[in-house]
Amino acid sequence: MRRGMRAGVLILWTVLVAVSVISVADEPKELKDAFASRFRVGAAIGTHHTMGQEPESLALAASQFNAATPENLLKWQAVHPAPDRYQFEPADRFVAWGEQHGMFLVGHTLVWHSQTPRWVSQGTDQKPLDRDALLDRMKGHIETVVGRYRGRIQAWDVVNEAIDDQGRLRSAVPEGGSPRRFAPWYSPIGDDFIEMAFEFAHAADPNAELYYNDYNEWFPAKIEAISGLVRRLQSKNVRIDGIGLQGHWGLDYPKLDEIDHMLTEYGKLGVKLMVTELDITVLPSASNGTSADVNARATGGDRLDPYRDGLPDAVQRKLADRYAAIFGLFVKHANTIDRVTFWGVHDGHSWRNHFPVRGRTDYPLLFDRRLEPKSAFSAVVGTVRP
Ligand code: 9MR
Repeated sequence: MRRGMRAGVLILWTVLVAVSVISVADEPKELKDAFASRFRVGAAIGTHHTMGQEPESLALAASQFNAATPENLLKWQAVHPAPDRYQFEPADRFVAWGEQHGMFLVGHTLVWHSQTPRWVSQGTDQKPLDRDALLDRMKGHIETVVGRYRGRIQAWDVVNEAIDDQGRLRSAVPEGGSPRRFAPWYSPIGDDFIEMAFEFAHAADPNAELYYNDYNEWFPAKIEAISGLVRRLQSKNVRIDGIGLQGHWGLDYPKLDEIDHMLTEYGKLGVKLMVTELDITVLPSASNGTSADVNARATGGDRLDPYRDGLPDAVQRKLADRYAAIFGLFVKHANTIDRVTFWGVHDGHSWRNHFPVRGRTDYPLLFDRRLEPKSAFSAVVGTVRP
């Protein structure tokens, strides 16, 4: 009897150990594996990483992610700084690294009102160029950049942030309105600048996937305008494969039902959805708090930078819960979501530390400054644990 009991206890103990070993072994340690049957998981790679600084960040990216976007090095200003000068070395390195690790590579970005040198919209006499000259410039740039990586960069954010928060195309010339809407090289081309960019990109690499990328895409006016844009391109048989939804979000915006609604609405268009620039700030808002508009400015102060010495557990928990809730929605919409890309690899490497207030300490990603997974990492992985 006693011996039987002992044997029973031993069996129970063995089963418990086996179950715990299996469940630890089952818990994915890599984001790309955790979501393999749902969507790709990517990260933005900094130019300094690509050029060899902090090799451990690149190693972490290679182990965790199966998609990569260069954070800055393919922007016009970086890759094509002067009319007859291209600077391809960083991009060449990025592409070679991505290929070495079997990454799905996304080129970011071909046409944007920001980070585009002034010369693009001017002739040698500094006078504004007309439509034909600007289209020539756009075509030459896209042919050269997309053509160089044909078959190697699988997808492009062709046009970035071309619609403002009111749903207006940035090519519209302001009439006493905000000059921020005015992009000097879109207006002379006219409202078909988006369509033309997609046509040029398609001609340069007929197999590349082509996306429209923007922020604040849950705003009702933007849902309407971007859906209209996609339908317009589709009706003209202009290739568009997907919409990139930048996820520069906060602990309490956008609301979960706004994200859910946005994913449902864009999901009706028959194109792929990508969450392209995910990061969640834990810092107090400096201005209106919801904008990723790179033109905003604010000044700092302690109230705006409360976690310089570390993130309190309660806020860490809040971030993890927020990430879990958001990924719960991504999993729900996995049939239309093709990729979720974080805008950076770890907290120390995030534009959020410098915008809209410079030199703050933010904690927006899943890996901390020592490259260790945060509780938000487990929370995210937990959304697909069986
Ligand atoms: O993260 C990028 C930062 O390093 C650059 O200084 C900035 C300006 O080029 O762009 C940041 O990335 C932006 C992205 O390209 C487009 N959406 C908004 C992102 C954050 O500003």
